[in-house]
Amino acid sequence: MSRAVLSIGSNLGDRVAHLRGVADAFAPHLVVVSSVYSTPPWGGVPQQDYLNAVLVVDDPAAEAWDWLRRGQELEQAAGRVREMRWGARTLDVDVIWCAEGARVVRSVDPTLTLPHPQAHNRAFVLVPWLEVEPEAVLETQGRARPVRDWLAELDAAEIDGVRRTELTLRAARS
Ligand code: A4P
Ligand code: MG
Repeated sequence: MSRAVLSIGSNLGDRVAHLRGVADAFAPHLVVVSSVYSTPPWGGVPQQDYLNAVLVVDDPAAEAWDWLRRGQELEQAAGRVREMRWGARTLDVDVIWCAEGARVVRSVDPTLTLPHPQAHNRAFVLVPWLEVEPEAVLETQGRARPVRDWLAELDAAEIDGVRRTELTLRAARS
């Protein structure tokens, strides 16, 4: 039994179609999906703007590793080529946070690090996450803090750059 927060992003090809593909694939497990945001590239590699969103998913049959594996299968299906760290991509699916039952999963394995070690530094993750889970708490760097407090520490210019669009992925499971 696990519940996960996934960050999805695309800045190559039909960006919104790539994100919709993820929402469709996870439809049976979708709890809630954020708006779609237009975001400047984070990480210093010059490239075009991204579309980003956050999904909350749950599946009684899944463990944390299953979300990583399922996300990577979707990246491959979207024709993702791994060229450069933090470089342009058709689709990126990152597991930001996961709980198995009542236990928040913590992992320092480089293949699946949880919570995601960069999440608290990224307005493109925190803004959509807050939209769907305003009371969310993220424990990272040895500190458990509300997501809104992590966000408040980021540059105002970075936060301002994260713009909500009118694009939608799909309605939450009823
Ligand atoms: N990995 C470890 N932990 C995780 C996790 N929690 N979720 C491993 C997903 N993957 C995790 O990732 C490299 C390795 O990280 C994988 O083998 C996986 O097992 P990758 O996707 O192959 O490579 P990457 O994405 O180029 O590197 P990295 O460091 O994962 O980059 P990120 O963190 O995915 O960042 N700017 C904007 N505005 N929006 C974006 O979506 N995305 C990135 C990519 C950079 N800048 C961006 C955006
Ligand atoms: Mg990634």
